[in-house]
Amino acid sequence: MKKLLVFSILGVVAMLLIVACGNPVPTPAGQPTAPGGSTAGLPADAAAVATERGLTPDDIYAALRTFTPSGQLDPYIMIASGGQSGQLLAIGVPSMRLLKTIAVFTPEPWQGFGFGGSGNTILEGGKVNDKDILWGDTHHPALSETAGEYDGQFVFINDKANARVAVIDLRDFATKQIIKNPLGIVDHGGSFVTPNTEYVIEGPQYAQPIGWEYGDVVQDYKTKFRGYLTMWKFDRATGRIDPAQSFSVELPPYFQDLCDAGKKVSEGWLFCNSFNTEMATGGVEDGNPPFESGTAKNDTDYLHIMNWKKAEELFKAGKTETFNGMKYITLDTAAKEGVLYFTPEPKSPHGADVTPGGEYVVVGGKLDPHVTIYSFDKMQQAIAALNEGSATKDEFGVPVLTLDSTMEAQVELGLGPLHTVYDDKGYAYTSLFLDSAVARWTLGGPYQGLHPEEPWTLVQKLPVQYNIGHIAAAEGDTASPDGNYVVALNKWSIDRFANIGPLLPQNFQLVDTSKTGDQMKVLYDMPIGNAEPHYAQIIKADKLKAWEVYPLGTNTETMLPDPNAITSPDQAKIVRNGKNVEIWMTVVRSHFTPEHVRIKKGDHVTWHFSNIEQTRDATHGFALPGYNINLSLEPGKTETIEFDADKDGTFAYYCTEFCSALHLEMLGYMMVEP
Ligand code: K7E
Ligand code: CUA
Repeated sequence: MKKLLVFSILGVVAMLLIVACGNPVPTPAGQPTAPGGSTAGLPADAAAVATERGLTPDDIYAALRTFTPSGQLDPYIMIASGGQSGQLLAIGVPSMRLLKTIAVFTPEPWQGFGFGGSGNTILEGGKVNDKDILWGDTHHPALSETAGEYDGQFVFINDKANARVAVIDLRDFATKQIIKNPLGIVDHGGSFVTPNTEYVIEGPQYAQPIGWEYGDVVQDYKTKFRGYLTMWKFDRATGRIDPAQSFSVELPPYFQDLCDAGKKVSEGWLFCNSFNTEMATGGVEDGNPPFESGTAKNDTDYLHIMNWKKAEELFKAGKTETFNGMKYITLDTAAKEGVLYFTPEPKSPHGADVTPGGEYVVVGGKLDPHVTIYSFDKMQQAIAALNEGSATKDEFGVPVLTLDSTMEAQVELGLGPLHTVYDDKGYAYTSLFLDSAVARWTLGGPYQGLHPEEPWTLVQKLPVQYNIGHIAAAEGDTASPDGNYVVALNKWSIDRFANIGPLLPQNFQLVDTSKTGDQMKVLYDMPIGNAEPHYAQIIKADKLKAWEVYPLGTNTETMLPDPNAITSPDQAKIVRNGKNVEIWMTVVRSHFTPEHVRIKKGDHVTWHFSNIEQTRDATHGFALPGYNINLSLEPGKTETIEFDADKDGTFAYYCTEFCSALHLEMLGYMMVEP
């Protein structure tokens, strides 16, 4: 522990230095070596380019590893969070080409999400206190899994800012559901899934009274403020979270941070790190320690060890309380019934990452140079020993297992270890925020023998640019990671890109991990110019079976046939019923039918659009000026909008996708009579 403390202090000093300078210390970038000699073996024209551009052999290798000729497809797709953009990003790996921004919590006009169609209904599911919330802070995407492997069907994402979770269907890469957690107003430790996606899990972060009701953070902290972890039941058949089958577990007001589900040997359990067991309540303006130091006083916080199968039993047995329709297991019940255990974790921890076989949980201490590796087997032995006799408990009655009884190893990596991912060679990769590096180190136990080195040792520290947060590995959260690439999700880019003003992009750096030993290399820099993504997952592209077009007449919210679909312009019509006007319109290259819509001010308009194309990429748009309406009508899609014609005038509606040579002619007039 003493050693730990010394390094903790070093860590704090380093962090303070960074805060004081307002700048991380850039690691020297690889200087191009003098051209010439290094181009031996290249065709003459390639050698000339390399010489002219001053490319090193490493640069040439990186180019060859990442360049993807036109028409060739990436073997991996990375689904990255979009941070405070509220969206997700789909990125090809290794080309690092951005393929799509997936609209999730934020209206997005290209996809017509939130501008009149079904996206509006989906966004409404995310209301908070009846208020529209039209952005999110997405942190941790979770691909659906079957038997611990990504199955390519769904991806889930949390919104830290409003404690919401969204479901994205990977048949069309579109959001289908947004659900608000009734217990918490802020989340963080989500989303992640159980190995068969029985549950999508949303963990909390900043403690608050249940249902974010009024409370005083100083006076009521220990009595009213709590954390809640929610097990959202996922129904694969409907592709929706079922709130009625979902439940939560009440947690102490420690700041639970990031979680991971056990798998294989540890299936049925989950693990969350935490960082405010001090229960600091801030108030720097009143002379109290600010949160940043108040939460970092203790040498250790608590790794939360949770038996979710046991919690599920208690939920099914009705041993729950209810708040705002959400059933939850009280902290007292969780502590007494063997749902929740703690074990110490050093110091200001971040992340809890389960190894591919589920044997170990790795926790990085932000202010400690080590990662701590816990053994699930040892946890179970310690729990069994507890049941026989005296147990140390925290002040909420939760049993605390000693660090000695649960720890397998500690590996010293450097400053600011945060998150850890795995490969197929028995290596773990940990992001070092303060060092701006990716640390490759060896796992022991069943992973010994997959690599040539000693177990639990640092193999290489690769500088990245700069201040890496999360790290993602190819198939990295599965029971069988791939190991070709990891991506460093860097918070700062500083000097990597052209100066485009004080707000800089983040830098995703592709790292080659295909060779053993100290052979990791940075291959590619990808600027993320729209927000701060936190986590990403990388799936093999051939696992994704996205539709090329929608079957004719598909309602894309339900993914079922739409009762208002029509299949030919002959069926297009306008029907008036009192003040209600209903329009059935077809959309095809290069005309809308009808092209004239005559209505009266004060009418209520219901307008159905059917794109009757089945040609791939034959997407049309529908822009209605002055009414904040814009749709994306992909082939086969049927979409409905409703609005009150409260402004009279003449409105030219038109197609926003350049769909054909006569695209500009694809228009019509809505005439609203005063
Ligand atoms: Cu997973 Cu940024 Cu939410 Cu670490 S967090 S970096
Ligand atoms: Cu349809 Cu342009």
